[in-house]
Amino acid sequence: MNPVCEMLGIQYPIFQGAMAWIANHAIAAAVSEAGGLGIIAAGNAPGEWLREEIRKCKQKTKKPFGVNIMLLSPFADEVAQIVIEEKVKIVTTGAGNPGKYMKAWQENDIKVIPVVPSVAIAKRMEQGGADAVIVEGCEAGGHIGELTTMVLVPQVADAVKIPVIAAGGIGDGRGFAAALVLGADAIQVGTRFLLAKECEVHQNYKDRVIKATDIDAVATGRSTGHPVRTLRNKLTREYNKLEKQGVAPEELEKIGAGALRAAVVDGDVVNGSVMAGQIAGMFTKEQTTNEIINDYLTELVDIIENSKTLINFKI
Ligand code: TUI
Repeated sequence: MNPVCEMLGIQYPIFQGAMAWIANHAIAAAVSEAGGLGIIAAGNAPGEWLREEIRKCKQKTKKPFGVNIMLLSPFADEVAQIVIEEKVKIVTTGAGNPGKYMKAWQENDIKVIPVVPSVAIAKRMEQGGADAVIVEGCEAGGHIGELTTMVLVPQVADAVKIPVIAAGGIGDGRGFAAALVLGADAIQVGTRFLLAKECEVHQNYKDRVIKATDIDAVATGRSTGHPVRTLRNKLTREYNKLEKQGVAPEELEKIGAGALRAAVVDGDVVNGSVMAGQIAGMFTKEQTTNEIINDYLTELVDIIENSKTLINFKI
């Protein structure tokens, strides 16, 4: 039995990535209903917003779902408490070390699954009591680390005993199969779920993702120490110009503030922050969540059943 499915009580080892401002109860419930793990992204939202989303998700599905806590949020302490009060059973974390919340979560039987960008941080999380780790390569959208999924997944899989969930650049059954071969037990998918019919991101955002080519998802802000991957637009061009001119990191970070909301809620894909991963170029259409999950599964099975044909040379 798959260790991630067994630990979490889900049917398929597919997580829906926590996308700030985007991943609300609607997409999370749809993914959980389809047999994966839906995840509500607390992002930078206040606690009461999260409480409502958790309650709405429970009305839509009886299956397990998770909440992601973005540790740079000013509301991180508050939302860390609300997941306990609302009896959420699975928490993922991003953009930091969840150490100070671990004890309280464990006492409340919450499975804790941090996102990690390196082997050292993965080991630290395992020692700190994490139940699994999400290993996210820099192909992913949003706030990213340095290493790719290809190099990070096998190194973390060798370094820890807890289950590994691979994330970043996994857009279809080929990516799913590759992640399993690299040593992952499950995958997390963000960008493709932007195009789920149940995903409530602005239509302009979906259209921009559909239009994206392979080279459109660029990382800005490497000089600030907090690189973020978004689709090329006026915002990324202006940001790069200012970065080259040597504008101070604090000034640069201000430009990003509010830009994600502008893209997600108002549909401003010109001046807003259209976070998406490098696999965005592969997607051509919206689909239902069920169709997306079925595609991953049927493609995976097809690849594994025909895997002998991969060796078409003499050894
Ligand atoms: O968190 C993400 N991706 C995100 S968060 C986000 S919203 C945002 N808002 C304001 C500022 C920045 C972003 C959009 N996309 N992915 C998970 C992730 N976690 N990537 C990298 C990390 C990470 C980095 C350092 C995890 C842990 C860490 O250090 C832990 C330690 O021990 O210091």
